[in-house]
Amino acid sequence: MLYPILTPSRLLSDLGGVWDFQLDNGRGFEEQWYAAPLKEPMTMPVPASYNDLKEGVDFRDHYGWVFYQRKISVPAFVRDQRVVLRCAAVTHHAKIYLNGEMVCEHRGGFLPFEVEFTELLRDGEDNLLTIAVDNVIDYTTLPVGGQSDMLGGGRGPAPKKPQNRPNFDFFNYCGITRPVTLYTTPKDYIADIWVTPEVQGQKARLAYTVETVGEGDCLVQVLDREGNQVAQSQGTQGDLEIENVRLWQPLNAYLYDIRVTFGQDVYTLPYGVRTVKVEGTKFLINGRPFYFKGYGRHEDTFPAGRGMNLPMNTKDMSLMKWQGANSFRTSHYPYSEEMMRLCDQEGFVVIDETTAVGLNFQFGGGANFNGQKVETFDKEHGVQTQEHHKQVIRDLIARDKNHACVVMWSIANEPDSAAPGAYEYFAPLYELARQLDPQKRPCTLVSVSINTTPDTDCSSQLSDVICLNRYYGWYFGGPDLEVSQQALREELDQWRKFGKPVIFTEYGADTVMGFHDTTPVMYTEEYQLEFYKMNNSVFDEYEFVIGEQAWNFADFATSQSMFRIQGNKKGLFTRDRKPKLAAHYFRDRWQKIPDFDYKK
Ligand code: GCB
Repeated sequence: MLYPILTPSRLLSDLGGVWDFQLDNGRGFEEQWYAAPLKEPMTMPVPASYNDLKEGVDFRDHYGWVFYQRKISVPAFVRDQRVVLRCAAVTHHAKIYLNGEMVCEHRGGFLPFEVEFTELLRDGEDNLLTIAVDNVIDYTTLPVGGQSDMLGGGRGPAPKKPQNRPNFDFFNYCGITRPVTLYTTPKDYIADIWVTPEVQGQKARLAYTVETVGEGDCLVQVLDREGNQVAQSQGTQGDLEIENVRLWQPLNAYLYDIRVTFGQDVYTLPYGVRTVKVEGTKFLINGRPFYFKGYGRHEDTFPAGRGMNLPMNTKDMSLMKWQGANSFRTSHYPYSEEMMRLCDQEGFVVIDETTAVGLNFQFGGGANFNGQKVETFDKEHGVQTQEHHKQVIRDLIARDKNHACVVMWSIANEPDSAAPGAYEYFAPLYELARQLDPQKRPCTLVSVSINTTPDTDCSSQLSDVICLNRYYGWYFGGPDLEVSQQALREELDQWRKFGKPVIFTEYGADTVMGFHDTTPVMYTEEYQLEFYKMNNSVFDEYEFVIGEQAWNFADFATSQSMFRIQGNKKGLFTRDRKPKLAAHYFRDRWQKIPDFDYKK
């Protein structure tokens, strides 16, 4: 799927702004709120999560549907064009109504979808656009919701009203969180573009396919940054040969423009040429062993929630570079297209994750499913997500396949990967990702250590790279860092035999900014520092550990729990991006660790 842009043939209109908004009271659909102006609207910005924008727990924790509404019209001069409405992310389930008719429905809160409006718009008058949004999560959705709280552990009386019970550790922010746009194309148009690089010495060959609708001649040109043409080809499929190619390198990005002309339609794709390959225990980018330094992150800011926040994306990129980091994982859902484009531009390396988080009935000892002893992948009583999971993988690869920054797909975060049925659940998903990705990037699954061992975890068989979330010195062994260190070594000794690279995709300790002590006790900045020094010293002993991604880049909001102090405090930075002690330690460490050839 193409990112919407303004081109010589395409007009783009951002529908961002303040919309009318109303929480459903249970009768919204029955009373057809989508068919007429909302009766008691409040103001709501788009894009943003709505939760933190008005006061009161009932608002913040609203369960179910909300309605967003505004009027739209398009100028007469585009009425001979295709007009498309595009929503970049609506969390988690959307129904789109135009003039009272439902025109589109979409499940999944973190990937774009489109609906063609050409024939549906009324000329010469305003059209009523309503987007109904549902935030309910359960065992059929991704991310997964439980029946009682994962961190609260199902204690105490049952709630009076239905509530969302995230089976994951981040606040269930929702709403229209990314841009809504209207764009036009000619009637015969470019629907999609696939480009796969191959590099030999100074030469690159880009194999491309252009998906088109209608009639027209297709011309594909590659332009360098100065706008000089360096390659061209005719037809909707072919090869583009670039002499003296400038590669896209981590932290040293170079983007060409691939300009496609099809009949009247023109589209320009920024494109970085680089290769990715796993060889033995090495992860090669452009043929050289790369070392991942960075973080698991969240799209989480105040008060936008998970709403796209361009200034914060830019600030975060600057902070990550200040620290000497080179990569992050889009834990635990695909990030905004704007962030992905920024990573392409800045040379930041990304592990791109689906929305599959919470596929684990063992969290909280199974308490999140009311202590029921149900197997996570039990066909009848377990999660019912596999088909939707496939759709998410299709949509994710459709959206992100051309990004140079994406070097690996993460199929899921911390599923119950040693449970009966886990292999059968995941094997087809890996197969699908491998088949769909034109670049055949490595695939992984981010593994948790509840009831799993290297021998029983299905990721040992399925993943190209072993990704481990481990909390030696926090959930396991904390505060005894000596015992934790030993246990960490023992685990790594077991992974060696698989001969695959290992990345620590999470490790961290909750730390409240400003808590200090001469003895490094848990929650102090000193403890976080000691925790990381211990873990990193072990990583340095193992040549097959090829990356360290701290959990988390910054503090972030979660559901309320006695285990969370106004959110998860494992950030190296606070939520407003002030560095903790450990942030300076990592800066010092990462500036000394080269991006390539760190481990021999
Ligand atoms: C994990 C999860 C992450 C949590 C983190 C924690 O393993 O993947 O979503 O936030 O642990 O802090 O407990």
